[in-house]
Amino acid sequence: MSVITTERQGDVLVITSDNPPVNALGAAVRQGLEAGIKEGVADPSIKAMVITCAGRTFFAGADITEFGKPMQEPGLPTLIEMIEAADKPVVAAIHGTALGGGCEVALGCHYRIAVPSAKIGTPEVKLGLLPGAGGTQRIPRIAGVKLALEMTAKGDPIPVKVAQAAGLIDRLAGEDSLLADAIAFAREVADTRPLPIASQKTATPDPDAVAAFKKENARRFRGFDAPAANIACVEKAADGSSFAEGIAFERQEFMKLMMGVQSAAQRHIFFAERQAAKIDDVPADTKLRDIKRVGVIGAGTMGGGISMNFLSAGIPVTIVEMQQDALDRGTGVMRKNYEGSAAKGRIKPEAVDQAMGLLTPTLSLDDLADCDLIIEAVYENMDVKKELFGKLDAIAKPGAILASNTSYLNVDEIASATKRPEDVVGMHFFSPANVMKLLEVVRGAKTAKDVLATVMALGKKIRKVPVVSGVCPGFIGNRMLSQRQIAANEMLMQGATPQQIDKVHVDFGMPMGPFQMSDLAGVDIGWHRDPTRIESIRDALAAEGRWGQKKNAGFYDYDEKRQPSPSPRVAEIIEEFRAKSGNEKRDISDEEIVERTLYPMVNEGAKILAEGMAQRASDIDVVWIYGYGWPVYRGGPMFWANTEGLSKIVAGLEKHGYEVAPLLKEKAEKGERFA
Ligand code: 3H9
Repeated sequence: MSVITTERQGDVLVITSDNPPVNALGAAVRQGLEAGIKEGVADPSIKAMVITCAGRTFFAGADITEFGKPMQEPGLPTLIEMIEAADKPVVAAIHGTALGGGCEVALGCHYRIAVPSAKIGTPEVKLGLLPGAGGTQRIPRIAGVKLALEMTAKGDPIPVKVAQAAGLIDRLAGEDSLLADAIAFAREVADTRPLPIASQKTATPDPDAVAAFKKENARRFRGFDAPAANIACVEKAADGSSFAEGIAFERQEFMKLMMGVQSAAQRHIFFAERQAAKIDDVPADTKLRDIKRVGVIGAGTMGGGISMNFLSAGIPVTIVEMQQDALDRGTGVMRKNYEGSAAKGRIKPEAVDQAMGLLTPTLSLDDLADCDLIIEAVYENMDVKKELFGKLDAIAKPGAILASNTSYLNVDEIASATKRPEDVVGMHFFSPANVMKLLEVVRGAKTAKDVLATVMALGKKIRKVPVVSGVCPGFIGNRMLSQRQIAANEMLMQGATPQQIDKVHVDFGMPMGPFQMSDLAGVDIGWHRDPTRIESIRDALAAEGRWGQKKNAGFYDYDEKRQPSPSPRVAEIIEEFRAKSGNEKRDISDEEIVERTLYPMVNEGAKILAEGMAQRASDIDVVWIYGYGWPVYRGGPMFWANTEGLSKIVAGLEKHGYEVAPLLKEKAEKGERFA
């Protein structure tokens, strides 16, 4: 059956797309739409047409899987011009999300009707692109420059109400009567002439809005090519150029982005993120365990943040602490965080009480007996964790999932403290746990498949990006991070400064460098706590109370506003260590910093892959993008290694005396890439 069908409803031709899962505008859809419009135009008994979609959504955009392949006719811009040029009104009937090319199809239609729950937007910028089928030219002509900038350069979809106020939607349909309402609307406008045509409107220039928008978003756009291209196209739509000139400019900018490495990287991550949700040997239809209540042990920063994820998703949480004051402090911080979000308008004011109302604080582990999932977030010590899991084994109901938030301990050993290792799994959240998107799901040797499937699905429900890791020290993320840390410390002892190393990472696109990260996380994290035992620069800092931002001193000095400056004391400490180590002080180039911090991460990634600790190279990329802020326009460490060239990475590693992972070496020799 064709993905596009047409049906006459009296004098209205209904053109329906049925291309699951998201009605992407692939070649067959475009060809079918072209034929449908031709049919409607040619038939004298037809007075108007409706374009609608079956399934969960209106067109969610161009078919991204077709990008980079030869384009089959008609291209989307041609199709949309054809719709716009029809001499009978065409009505777009929108539900779900009209995104990208889908939004552009709708804007090519003469009228748009939508259900109240629909959203419309042009998220191409998140794929390193711009709306390349007239979106950058039609949106400002209908909705003005300001909203067009928001929609194209930021890419977040807007609710129908906002779209309606801006003229992008003409009418609201009943939530359950879209098609009937669209047909009635089409009849109503059947004889209206001239037809409203977006490309014939003019947009008013708004240089103040452009300047303000650029300023407001400078940080967010740092390093990305696509936002500036989106902005330039929107400006072009309003600078007095003809529509044809605007479209030519849009096309040229679109093609530049499409050929570039940033868009390739961002498209890679789009699919990588979705792929990561799949576990090779766990069938997609595995029956999930029902998670109605979650228990969290520990009300510190981590436990509190973890709990918030579930509360925000409407899942009740029982949170356990050992002392009343710690429990009160922890729940107080959670409430304050929610109130902060409400004050910033990120959540509705009533959502604070809604979320906190789902929380049951307690001092007794026994209260976890009715939880379907229990996550432990106590401090990192194997004996403590084993004792706790032993207790949980006695308390938790049969079938409950027992999870550890450990960031590097052996989950199998933790599981061995219970009589039900098949119910034990790692759920490694990243700090701050209510914000960071990554969830490393650590699969123990005995973890049951339905436990994994349940935790992956739950991860998505709480809006995390879950990635499976095998059991190894530090799992995927921290195992690679430690390679970077070792190299960064070595370079301090050879003449590099923390600020130089950090700057290289920030220039690369990371949110911060290794030493800024230490200061933020706490220099004392994992410290042995003996101020007389000074074996490393870190020990020396920790012994002097330079624990990072929280003490206004770490690898940097901080002023009252937490602005960092280079620390003379740290320079002294580094110098002492360097002198003791016998290293010559030398100039270390930025290039060497890249080669010695980032290449070893790729090397470790290759080992992780070869050992089967990650299912696929793209999973490693997802870990680094969502857990550590690796710049998405570089596609994650493994994708980036491909773009650098694996032979170059191997040569760099060898130059600096690293033992190259066999898998990396083999791939480089064969001229292969990480898939
Ligand atoms: C564009 O339009 C360019 C034009 O301006 C110019 C052209 C000249 N293509 O996300 P989900 C797959 S660029 C192909 O899990 P949800 C996805 O991979 C496009 N495939 O569902 C997944 O496959 P699988 C602009 C696509 O309900 C499955 O569909 N549009 C596409 O959580 C389900 O996806 C966008 O950027 C696509 N366009 O979310 C919108 N979209 O099952 C991208 C999805 O094998 N899409 N797939 O893993 C989305 O944001 C979300 O998919 C959506 C649904 C919100 C629609």
